[in-house]
Amino acid sequence: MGASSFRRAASITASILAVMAAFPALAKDVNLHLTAKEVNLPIDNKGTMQASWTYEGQTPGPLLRITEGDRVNITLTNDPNNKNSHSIDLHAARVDVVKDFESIKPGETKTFSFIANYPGAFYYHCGADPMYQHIARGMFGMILVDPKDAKALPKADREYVLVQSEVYNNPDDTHSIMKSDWKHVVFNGVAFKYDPVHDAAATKMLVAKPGERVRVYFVNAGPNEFSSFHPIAGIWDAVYPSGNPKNKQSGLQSFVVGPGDGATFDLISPVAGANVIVDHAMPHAHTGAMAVIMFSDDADPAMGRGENILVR
Ligand SMILES: [Cu+2]
Repeated sequence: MGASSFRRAASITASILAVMAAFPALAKDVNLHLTAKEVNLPIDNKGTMQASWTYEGQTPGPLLRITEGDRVNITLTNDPNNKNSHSIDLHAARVDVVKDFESIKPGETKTFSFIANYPGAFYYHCGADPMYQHIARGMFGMILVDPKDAKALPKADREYVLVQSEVYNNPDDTHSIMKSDWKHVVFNGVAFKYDPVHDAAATKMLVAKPGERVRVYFVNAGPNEFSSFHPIAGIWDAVYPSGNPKNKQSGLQSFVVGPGDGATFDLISPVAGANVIVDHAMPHAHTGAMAVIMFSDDADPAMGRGENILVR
């Protein structure tokens, strides 16, 4: 290639790069597929089992993570081995409740689409009748819509997902759910799942290093109880109601998240030691809604990253 044609090619390349830089990244099409599965799952660290209705056999269901502006094509399959109709209602979507959120019978599949215009930590759940029973049985999860501007939030060193819910003595008895006659209030499906201090059977904790910015994405699945979300021995550096960067609040001790709502919380510990993330309503905390976060210089670098954001 001669010098002049090289200069011409370089100039064309520079022009293309300049045009690309003038526009934000193109929104993606994201195809998500969830299967409703009726399975038995543990509700405490001893392994007490309960008949559960789930997405993908897990409570909470898979963390769905997309970026603001993405077009989401979501497909729900109701496993043919199930006995009940199921649906999916995503709080990140603006669609037609009748057409898109309708329930489907075992063996059926349906797809609908939406554009995720608002960033945040959003709830998704089954809305099949009676909805409160499907939620009480464990049929919910989080859809996280990251802001398209990567600088909209300060960079987090670690991220964790906590989904609060109630576990019922007898979820077959719909009246007991309507009376909120629950046995445990839990994070991520299991009482005291990350709290070996209050339950010797617990094997897991959340971890980080002192000084790290830890971002907790939180959704309260309910179906009934409000959460007064508090880090014992810490202060929320920032709270973003619904997880939207425009909603920033600073220096909060507790923040109330109602059933069907979510928020994003940043926590920084200046010292080594433990905080306990709780729902500060005592009957909720002391039946299972406590999670230890241990701050130490030798914190496992794999925790709060990659596959360990929603710690199973
Ligand atoms: Cu359902």
